[in-house]
Amino acid sequence: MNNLVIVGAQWGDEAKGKLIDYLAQEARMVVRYGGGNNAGHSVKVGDEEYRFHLIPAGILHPHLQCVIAAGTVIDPAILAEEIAHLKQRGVELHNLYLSAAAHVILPYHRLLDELEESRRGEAKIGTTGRGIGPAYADKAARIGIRLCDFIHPNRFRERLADVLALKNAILTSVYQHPPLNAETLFEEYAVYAEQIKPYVCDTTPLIHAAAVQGGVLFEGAQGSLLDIDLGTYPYVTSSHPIAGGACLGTGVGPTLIHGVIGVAKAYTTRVGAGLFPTELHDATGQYIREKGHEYGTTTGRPRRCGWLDVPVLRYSAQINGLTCLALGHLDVLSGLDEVKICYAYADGHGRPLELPSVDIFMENTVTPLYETLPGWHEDIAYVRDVKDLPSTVLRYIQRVEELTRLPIAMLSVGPERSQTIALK
Ligand code: 2SA
Ligand code: MG
Repeated sequence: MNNLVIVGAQWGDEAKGKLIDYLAQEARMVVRYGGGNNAGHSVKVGDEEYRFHLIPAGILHPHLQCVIAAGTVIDPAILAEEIAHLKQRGVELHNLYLSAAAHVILPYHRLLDELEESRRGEAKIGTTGRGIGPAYADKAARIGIRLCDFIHPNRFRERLADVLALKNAILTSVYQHPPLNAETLFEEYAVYAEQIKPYVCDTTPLIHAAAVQGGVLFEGAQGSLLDIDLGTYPYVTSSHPIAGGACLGTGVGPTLIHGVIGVAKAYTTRVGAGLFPTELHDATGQYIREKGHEYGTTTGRPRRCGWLDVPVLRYSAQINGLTCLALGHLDVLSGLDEVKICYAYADGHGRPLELPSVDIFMENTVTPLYETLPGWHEDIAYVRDVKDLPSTVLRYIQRVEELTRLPIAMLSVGPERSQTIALK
């Protein structure tokens, strides 16, 4: 099997976890390469539902190695909880590996995330409040604490004292917030350090050895349009959800990656603030939100919903080098008389634009141009073969392929492992 990157082609929550779980049956290893517990994956296997924020969804397959690589940020409290929860439910964890080079999220990161959002007021980003931005900022400023420091009590205590002196100065003078106590924090977190220590190792040689043999799935978190460099800045996350992030975050070179699958919903959602040209503020938007259970898996926030945005998918195809699309949530659109696809944006002068640009991300001045297609009323959640899909659904899929100029390799008609239809 090839080494594949699975990326979110939109703004996140495209059900990458479900696709990973489906592909994992044939794979050797699943690697999370970026982000932290701002992500949320739910996987349904029969009647059992599992929710993960950090641990790769592949953990449900005992034959797989599951790696949380160097490009991620790890909240030890959340990770310890996920480990305990999975153990309780009888899931084996002997094949879980955490990169010693990954950075840890500590309480001051969460606190600063919240304080910074309040300071922004109206202009807030709508972060998940999990401390992601501040943890990546510390990494870039070279004052972060990595797992290799964290699991050694003396090193952790020393690093913490140093960093907390700086953080407390900021907390008290900039935000008028009382300082945090280094010793209390150390005592609490040393317990988590003990719990996660058995899983910490140098993951680079491990991933490399697997990639040379093939069958590695690089699991993206969030979506391409949330990339810190190429997304809708500043309304982005602080990592690299795009395919290139798989190389940066794991130490695997691009020549070892054989394909990139972009996961997209048959419509568009976004959680948090920022550009969203096809957003629906009407009953149809509400219909999609309710039918698709479009509420954040991490924060429970209602997701903004809208029609499929093809310029976004074309952009995603470019910045990720997508080889194909996996199109999901098609069942959610059942019950609408007509469905729309945004095939281009109109600029201020009415000229059509095939692709978004930095200016569009900044100014948010475009109007979506729509093509209207007949909808479908059939419940397609039970369909397992493409031949059994109504012609209206097939037409929709064909239009998406034509407009994005990408082949659709997989369809999804529901959250369960079995509700996946392979096409090519
Ligand atoms: P952050 O917390 O610093 O990463 O937030 C910055 C922006 O990135 C967005 N973001 C997400 N967007 C969609 N899904 C995400 N995961 C959760 C989910 C979100 C939730 O699976 O539903 O539960 O609310 C995710 N994580 C980060 C975020 O909304 C900001 O726009
Ligand atoms: Mg999610």
